[in-house]
Amino acid sequence: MRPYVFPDYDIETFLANLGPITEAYNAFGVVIFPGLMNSDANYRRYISELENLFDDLIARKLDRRAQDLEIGEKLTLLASLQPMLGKIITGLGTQHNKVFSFNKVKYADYIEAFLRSVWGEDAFLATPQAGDTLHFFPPGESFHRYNLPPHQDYQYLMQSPRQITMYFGISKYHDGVGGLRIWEKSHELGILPCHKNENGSFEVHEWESKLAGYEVYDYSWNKGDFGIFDSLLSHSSIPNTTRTHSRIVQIFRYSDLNDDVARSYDFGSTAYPRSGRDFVSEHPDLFVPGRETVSG
Ligand SMILES: O=C(O)CCC(=O)C(=O)O
Ligand SMILES: [Fe+2]
Repeated sequence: MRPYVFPDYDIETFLANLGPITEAYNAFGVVIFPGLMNSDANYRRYISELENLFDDLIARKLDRRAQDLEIGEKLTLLASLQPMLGKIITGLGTQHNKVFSFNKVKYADYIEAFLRSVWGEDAFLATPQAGDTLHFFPPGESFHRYNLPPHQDYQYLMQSPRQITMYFGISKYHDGVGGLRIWEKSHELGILPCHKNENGSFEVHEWESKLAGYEVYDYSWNKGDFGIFDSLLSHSSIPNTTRTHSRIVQIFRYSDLNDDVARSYDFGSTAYPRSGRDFVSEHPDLFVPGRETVSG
């Protein structure tokens, strides 16, 4: 077990040990708390709301029952029948997370206590526009393009390089389901040059040599696992190689705006196109065209 992995923690022990946790975080760029989230009622509510979303979608659009399945298995079923439907759920957890229960986790007092322990009481806490991601990794090679090469999160998000990623396991662990490969202590390299790979994903340029001196650690997430890492820590996806199991994770990012690089571009965030809904097309019967839409 690595010195930055803290097993058997709950919110109370997390708060009681913020000093040593912050020390480990600063030294390694990462801290991990297996199962901690199972002690957070808002996290548990989020899981159960996601489960209900899956059940409802599977019943409504596919006329199948999925109530008795574990949440990862619900995704496996959905992805095998109609993969595009998954976007309805990931859309609710991504850019930004729209679910009340998980925003209570995102802005919980113990999360803020950690951020201020790392950045100091005067930190100007913010959250980048594309900072929330609900990631689905179902089985099947067609999903492998969603796996990320060795990267730093900052390049994807901007707003401030003083930035922290929080990573939450949502589905149950199975051998081969994949996870995260991290390069311990690599945050000390600062913002690294990068290029875009064949999938358009940012990749640390010449990472084989850049990261050669850093120890690699692979972590597979289980339901309730909580990880925190520096946005500049290099990490990559470990693909799901199972044929029947899925991996689901929720990610949040936070910035400290009190940073000269962030000031240099006025704290702007990266924005990615998302599909939206328009009142006029969804409710044509309730929209009375005004003068500006009347054609001559
Ligand atoms: O969970 C993964 O496979 C990697 C996700 C990740 O690093 C990211 O979204 O920035
Ligand atoms: Fe990442």
